[in-house]
Amino acid sequence: MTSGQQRLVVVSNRLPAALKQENGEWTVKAGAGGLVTALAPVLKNRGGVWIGWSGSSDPTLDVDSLLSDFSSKAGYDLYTVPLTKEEVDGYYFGFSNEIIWPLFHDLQTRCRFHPKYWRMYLDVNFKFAEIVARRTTPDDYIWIQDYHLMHQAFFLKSMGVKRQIGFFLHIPFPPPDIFMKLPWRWKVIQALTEFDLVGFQTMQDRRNFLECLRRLMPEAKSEGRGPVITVKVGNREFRLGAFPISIDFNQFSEMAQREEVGQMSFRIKEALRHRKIILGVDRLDYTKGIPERIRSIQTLLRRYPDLKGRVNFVQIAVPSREEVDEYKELRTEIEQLVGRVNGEFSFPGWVPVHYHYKSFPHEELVAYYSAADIALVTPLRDGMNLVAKEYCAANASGDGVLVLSEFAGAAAQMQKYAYLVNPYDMEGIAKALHRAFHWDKEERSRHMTALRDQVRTNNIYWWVDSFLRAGIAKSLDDFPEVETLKFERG
Ligand code: GDG
Repeated sequence: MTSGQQRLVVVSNRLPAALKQENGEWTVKAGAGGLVTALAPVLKNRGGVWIGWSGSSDPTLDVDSLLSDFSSKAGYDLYTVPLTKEEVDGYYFGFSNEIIWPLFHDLQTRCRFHPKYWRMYLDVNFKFAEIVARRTTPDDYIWIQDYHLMHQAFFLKSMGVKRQIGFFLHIPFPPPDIFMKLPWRWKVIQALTEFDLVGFQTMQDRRNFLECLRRLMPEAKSEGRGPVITVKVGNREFRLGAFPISIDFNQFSEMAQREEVGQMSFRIKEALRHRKIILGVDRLDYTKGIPERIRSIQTLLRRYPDLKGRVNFVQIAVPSREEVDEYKELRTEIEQLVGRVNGEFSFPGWVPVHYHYKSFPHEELVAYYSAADIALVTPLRDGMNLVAKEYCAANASGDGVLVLSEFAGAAAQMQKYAYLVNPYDMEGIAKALHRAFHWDKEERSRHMTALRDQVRTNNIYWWVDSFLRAGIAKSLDDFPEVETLKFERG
């Protein structure tokens, strides 16, 4: 780290490294998500810290020494927050995933508002805050990630610890009629006002937050225009911003153009006899609208029999939260639906739906993106949805079609050139797919070129940059040694 620079401290539920047991030995693997890709070089060059849970609740495991090797290679420090199984059950599976996740995705009937989840969420947030306080100094900038940790600023302040602290919410923020159902609504809103900057994915999320804030704290006043505004509550002032997250465009685009990925993509097309490919890629989660999507493929084949034998729907569902009953039931529902649709339409030499329940290596995922003629991205609600952006970046042919849910955060940026659909409207999706199937190449290229330009310009580095500019009035350009962070500006 260059002396005098402000350190960046990222705090998230999970560390950017996953502990894995292979042949009885524990190993540490780097996380591959966009957030890690974007933040790792910044942390390395500015000198940084990442604080989070390691993913293991085994008290006999020496997590710190396992992480120290990873930490010295990565070039930034990792500090783990040890959590017991009971804490993980209450704070992560309970409060985060059975209350905030469904509620903030407008699926309130799936919420289980157990008071014990709330208590455990507070206890674990306090534990995180203690470690943040111990591992940081007043000169650091602390960046908290996501809904698991909404009480960080609140607890740090209650301990008398002064820090510059920003928060980014990766999921949607609901409108008041939904948010008000949360039994601890006032405490959550109040805790969020303790941050110096609160970032959302879209302007709509920011508007929703502001409306909830005004209902619960009528004295709140907002000032300013544009993506970042100032809010005053009593004698406290903080900022709210919209920062749509993105991907490393070049990484996806370059990978799609690699020879071996091109060959992989060709083999996928060949195996499907060069029929048109419609692709869905999601974590297996009830917010992603997978059953509704399979039903819309059924509607497509019923309404437009000319497409029988000419199209394949490929659904990649990445295992997620597998220990939770609701996710097990969803998996069964999806598998039954796939069976039903294939049973209804297959004929010798053609099976309409190809379903994969696994995580593909990155190159293979990009090969699927590149092979697909149409990406069908239809979450019932989504903070952003990176798959929509990754598909465009990896669409080497430049003439794919993006069919996108109007309830994905990504729709705010991509609506002009994507085909927007209502994920609950099976007939509407079938109609959109039929039209996309018959679109001429020139039209498809025009739309895809515009989408690619959008994602190239507003990429993940642009996202980090915008947040840091708002948070500490510094940009990535203030750190010229960050070579990997050269990016195009819109
Ligand atoms: C949350 C918010 C927001 C998928 N299949 C494979 C694979 N993936 C990767 C994709 C993509 C990621 O998973 C999924 O990202 P999404 O953004 O679509 O969704 P969430 O996981 O729900 O993420 C969301 C995001 O946070 C960021 O703020 O956009 O709204 O819900 O990156 O590539 N990766 C590999 N193999 C697969 O088979 N390697």
